[in-house]
Amino acid sequence: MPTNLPPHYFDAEKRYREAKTAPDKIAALEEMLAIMPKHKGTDHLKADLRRKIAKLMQSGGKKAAIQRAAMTVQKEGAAQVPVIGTPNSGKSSIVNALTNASPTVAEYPFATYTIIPGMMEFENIQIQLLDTPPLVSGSTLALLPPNLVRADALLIVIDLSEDPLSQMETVTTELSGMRIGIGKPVGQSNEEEIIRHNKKALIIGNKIDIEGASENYEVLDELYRNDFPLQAISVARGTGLEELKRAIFQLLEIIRVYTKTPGQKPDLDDPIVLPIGSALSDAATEVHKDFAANLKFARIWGSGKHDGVMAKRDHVLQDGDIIELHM
Ligand SMILES: Nc1nc2c(ncn2[C@@H]2O[C@H](COP(=O)(O)OP(=O)(O)OP(=O)(O)O)[C@@H](O)[C@H]2O)c(=O)[nH]1
Ligand SMILES: [Mg+2]
Repeated sequence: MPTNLPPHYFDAEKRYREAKTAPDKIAALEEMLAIMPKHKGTDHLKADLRRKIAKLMQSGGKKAAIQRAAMTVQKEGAAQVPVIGTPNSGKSSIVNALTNASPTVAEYPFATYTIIPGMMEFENIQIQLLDTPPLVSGSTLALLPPNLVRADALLIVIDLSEDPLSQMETVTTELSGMRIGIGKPVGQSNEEEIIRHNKKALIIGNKIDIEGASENYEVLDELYRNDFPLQAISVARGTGLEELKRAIFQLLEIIRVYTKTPGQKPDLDDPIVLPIGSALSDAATEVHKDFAANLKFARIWGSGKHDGVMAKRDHVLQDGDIIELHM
């Protein structure tokens, strides 16, 4: 072995060896790829895995290709945000309430067994939420890791009518089994070295309408507010949902920038979405590669600046800025 692979890798490898069908084999290989550490020593192994996947896809034919496509959900909109948590916490209810999708909501646990995407509108952008099967100690479904590893951020749903801390414990343990760390970037301690993917996360305390839920929310808030944004909601009552949408937008740390051509009005329905801290040159790259290379200056409107002020390529943009690019 060219590298010290995490134990989780060998679990996936075992699943691969034991898998009987092409889609199951592909799923296990995908998972192995996703949890593989990123450095030169793994290049060879990665290529090998990709080759195996390609071969299986050919042999398995159309059906395998379709099933594989269903494994990892294609990102749409400004960001992809899985909604995760323990059984019955209200993940499907949230996706139902915030997006155009209608996953099954049920009183019984494990109602959701696959990933269901839905688009959430926030002002003038669309954010993709993914309803997911529940996280359970030791038996989380294999289709979760590849989708969570690719996520832009995570929403963790806690059922406030149950003990919030044991739910958080399950969630963080299952995530670290996928080499995913949440909250503030981890340090250098031995245990944390195996974390390969750091994700921003928002904790949602759901079912705040139930008696005793406020006390549980206070406990959760006190323990986690230094590391995570939190939002209390009740899907049943419709409380906190607008605040939640804004909190999701803020979690993503993205800005919206609008372009205009000289003498014309900008299209405020069609923003360019960029990571917070992006410069004019980044926006230009999004518009067109040539623009980025030849950009001389731009004029900027909005975010407290004077109208049409001139700015250079390294100028840092703000949410809501309108830019006019000059080559
Ligand atoms: N009182 C109350 N019940 C809620 C609320 N949100 C969801 N529920 C109920 O909680 C139960 C579980 O909701 P789901 O949305 O199916 O939960 P889930 O997390 O998707 O569950 P799994 O898919 O099984 O993991 C259902 O009976 C919902 O009606 C809420 O805000 N208040
Ligand atoms: Mg569900």
